[in-house]
Amino acid sequence: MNYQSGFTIMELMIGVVLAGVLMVIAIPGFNRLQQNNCMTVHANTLVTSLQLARSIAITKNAEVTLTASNTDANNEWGAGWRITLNEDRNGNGSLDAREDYNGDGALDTTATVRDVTLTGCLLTTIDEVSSPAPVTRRIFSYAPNGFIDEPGVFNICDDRTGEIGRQLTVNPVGRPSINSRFTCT
Ligand SMILES: [Ca+2]
Ligand SMILES: [Ca+2]
Ligand SMILES: [Ca+2]
Repeated sequence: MNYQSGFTIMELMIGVVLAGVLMVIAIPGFNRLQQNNCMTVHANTLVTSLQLARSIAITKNAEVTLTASNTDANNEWGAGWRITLNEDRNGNGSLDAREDYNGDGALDTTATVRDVTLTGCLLTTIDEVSSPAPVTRRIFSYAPNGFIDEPGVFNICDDRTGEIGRQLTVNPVGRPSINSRFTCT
């Protein structure tokens, strides 16, 4: 008896075609998943930073500021931001006891608390839209009591439209909240 094992050419070709069809179906779904994940990560990172800034302002009794890296009016916050602390807590222009947050012996009005860089999600934008758009707002400052200098709204979207975005609102007492079914346009 002469048994032939393995696959015939025809079987292999059918297999290749089927694999191709599955890829075409699966890739758009995977891309959507990745884009959704990017938006969630970006929104959560911003919330975490705002909460951190507020918490440090209160515990250190100092002014803490977030400054966006981008200058683009429609995507100021999409690449990241820096969180800084004003060491001059009593506002007298000189370094006093317990004011040297970064321990360099000098008075820094913008001592770095944390640098946040957002990478790998090129389609996601974070647009601050508190005033009539398009507006550029790159600074959020927390007073020592944890209140924000001015309430704000961030729209987090990508290249898709509809109820797929996030809207992050910072209320006057500095607390951020997220609407996870924001309609991106
Ligand atoms: Ca001082
Ligand atoms: Ca210092
Ligand atoms: Ca803006």
